[in-house]
Amino acid sequence: MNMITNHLPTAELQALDAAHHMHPFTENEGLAKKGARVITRAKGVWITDSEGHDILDGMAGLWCVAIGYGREELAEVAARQMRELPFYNTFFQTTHVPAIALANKLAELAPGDLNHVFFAGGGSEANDTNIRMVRHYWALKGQPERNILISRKNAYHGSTVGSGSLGGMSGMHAQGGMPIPDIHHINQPNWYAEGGDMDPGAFGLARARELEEAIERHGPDRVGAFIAEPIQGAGGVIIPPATYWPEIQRICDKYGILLIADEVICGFGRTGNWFGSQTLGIKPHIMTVAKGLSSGYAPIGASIVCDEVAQTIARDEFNHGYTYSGHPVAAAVALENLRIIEEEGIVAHVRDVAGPYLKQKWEALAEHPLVGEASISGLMGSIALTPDKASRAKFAGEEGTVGYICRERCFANNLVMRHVGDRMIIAPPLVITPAEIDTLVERARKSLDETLEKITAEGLLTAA
Ligand code: PXG
Repeated sequence: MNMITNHLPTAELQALDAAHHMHPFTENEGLAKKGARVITRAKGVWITDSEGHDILDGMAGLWCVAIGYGREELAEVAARQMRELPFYNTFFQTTHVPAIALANKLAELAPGDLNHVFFAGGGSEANDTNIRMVRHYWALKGQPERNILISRKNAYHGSTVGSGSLGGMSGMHAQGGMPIPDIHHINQPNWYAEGGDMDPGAFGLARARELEEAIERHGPDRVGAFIAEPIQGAGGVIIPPATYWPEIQRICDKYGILLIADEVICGFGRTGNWFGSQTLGIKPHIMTVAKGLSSGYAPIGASIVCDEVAQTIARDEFNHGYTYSGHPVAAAVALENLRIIEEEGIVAHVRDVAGPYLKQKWEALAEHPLVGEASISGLMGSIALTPDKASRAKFAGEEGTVGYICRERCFANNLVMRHVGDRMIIAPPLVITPAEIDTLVERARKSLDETLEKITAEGLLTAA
């Protein structure tokens, strides 16, 4: 019997955690001294910690809990599926109903001719699939040298060796021998941080044209695909200038390279459409999905692939797959999650109710003395902290210091709002109500006030 329960004192749970649990993306030595926050249960948009605090989850777990916590239907579906068929593989010429049904549902929901689904355990695995699928596709087309994938700096595509290489996180590339060969990165369309004196439209075009320059530099006969998040998530919720995506699309079309939209965060309603590609007017050949696909209730991801690529791949044995590709319990949970999103009109709720309401409140935060920019699409938003609004200046101290202080103030005010450097980001559950949005924004504003007070007192309010 498992003797470690919710009822143990927090300090004891923290000590046991520190003794044996290696946390991802964490300096574990520091965390062991501080003690991890223990989350014990959750309902709707609220999580509860072992000290009994009710915390508004402004990050939907890790961008994933679209339909909110505590939906009995998903628990029931999972239990039923576990009783009926807890596992069977989809290798060796076999299949099962949950995988069939979910693949069909995704083909129906996905735009254009994205009609074919390759399942994975999450977004990282799906992007690893994409690397291999793109390269194998071009090999089957008689162009095996077209194995270069172009991505962007400060992109996040996962943490396996392949997907971490696709991503453009310099901190990740500094460890473990990444990126793998033939993956190249162009600059991101982050006007606020990198646009200088250019106007956003011109900057968006210039950053998109870096793709064309990269293709010309490496050779159009060498480049197989470009991958990007419609809106960068983990990079800080960077909404590109309106000129950016049309130009990227033009360049991909011109050179006939495959366009992969990483919809792991933007997918399933986050931006007010089913997919971020629809919000931003992108026509991808492959979409990566995960997170909101199951609202995080079960680990599952997928590559949703267009007819031409899937039909080409189908000509040969694709020597790739995961034990849990199309896992029946995860697939059944995802299907039920999609049923709820559809039947409860959650995408329309984001587009017509929660999104516009939050946008108005969120953008008003730009008036705060510490905020240089407040931007939002659907229910993913960010604010840039600055010591000088007019010049969009960075802080003199180490990047992320002020963001971290702000995040700690948010925690103290029972709000989960993340920081990426000195950008604060939110992506609450999609079912958030206007009243809960009021609470979220009130707590964010209070945390900003307290941050300003603290950094003023500590002499950190100086520009670089
Ligand atoms: N693509 C995108 C766009 C993501 O955001 C992945 C792929 C990888 O998915 P998996 O399921 O393998 O984690 C992600 C994941 C953060 C954070 O700090 C973001 C993610 C994961 C962990 C932390 O914002 N996104």
